Amino acid sequence: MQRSGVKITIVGTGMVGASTAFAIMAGGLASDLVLVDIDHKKAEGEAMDLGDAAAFIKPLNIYAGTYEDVKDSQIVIFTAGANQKPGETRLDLLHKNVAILKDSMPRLVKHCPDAVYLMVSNPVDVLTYVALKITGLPANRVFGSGTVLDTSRFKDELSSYCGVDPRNIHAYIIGEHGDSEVALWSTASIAGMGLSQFTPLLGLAPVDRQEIARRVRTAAYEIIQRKGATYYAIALSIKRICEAILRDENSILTVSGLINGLYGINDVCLSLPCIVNGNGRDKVLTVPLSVEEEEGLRNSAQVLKQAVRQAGF
Ligand code: 6V0
Repeated sequence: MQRSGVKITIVGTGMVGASTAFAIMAGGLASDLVLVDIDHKKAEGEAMDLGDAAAFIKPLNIYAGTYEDVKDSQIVIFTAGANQKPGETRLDLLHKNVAILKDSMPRLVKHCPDAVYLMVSNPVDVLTYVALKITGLPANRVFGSGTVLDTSRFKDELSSYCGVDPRNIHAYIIGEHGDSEVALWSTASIAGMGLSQFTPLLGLAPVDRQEIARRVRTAAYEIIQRKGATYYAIALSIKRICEAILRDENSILTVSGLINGLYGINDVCLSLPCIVNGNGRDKVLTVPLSVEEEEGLRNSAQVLKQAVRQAGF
């Protein structure tokens, strides 16, 4: 569905930003797409390359802009900054990307105070928290892509094992988008059945939970080792979140945002299943967790709180 008058800005037009622009463009989600990068020539090149697809897409005004051009955007997607190098964790990026955020966010909010800010740069949970603190904007309008991508990876792994369309699998990864993330096995379901009920139906051995969780957790490392970066699946994750916002879909997505008073966790950003709609991250769902899962989530919160402190917040 073409939504006329939808303006989206992408800050940072590296691999993730450019792939996201492509996904949004191909999906016909926006009428105006602004690309902002400290390397303005790079943003210009991407806008020109994407713009050449004009004859094959819904009408789209795409251009390289400055912070002033962010004005009136419904969504600002933040993908600026350093990415992981082989062997680096997401938390290793902390100081570089916090510095970029501190510089960019006030300028963005000055020109566009009413947008939904979708944080993607890593470590995404920490940067989401820092963005909230810097801007003072409400938590429903500043949130991160969180474990939306990890949840897709989880569904992909379960889909391969069970031989079922990933869109028919309900299963979530919560907590940190990173090494302490938690796979929710206790509520994972296919066709209304828990996994231990479903797998025997197809004559399958029980799912190797540890191995699947490990593969999901290490997927980015494996890709980065081979091709240096990850960007296609995150781009489609971002597009999916934008769709839920722009179409007011009430979709359940594991975006990352401020948690206060749930599961005994306070003042930290992490992912839980949330209802995403025109208000942004509208409601956080307190899903039932096993004792182990709840412990894992609290551990994730601790890891992230420590990282936030390291960032000086
Ligand atoms: P990249 O290809 O190096 O692109 C980064 C871009 O940011 C470059 O074009 C820079 O010029 C630009 N940039 C740097 N500083 C500024 C600034 N102050 N203002 C505007 N632009 C700036 O990195 P890539 O695109 O691969 O990754 C971007 C970020 O996304 C990294 O932090 C990744 O770790 C993160 N990812 C997050 C994922 C998630 O699931 N949340 C997934 C993949 C990558």
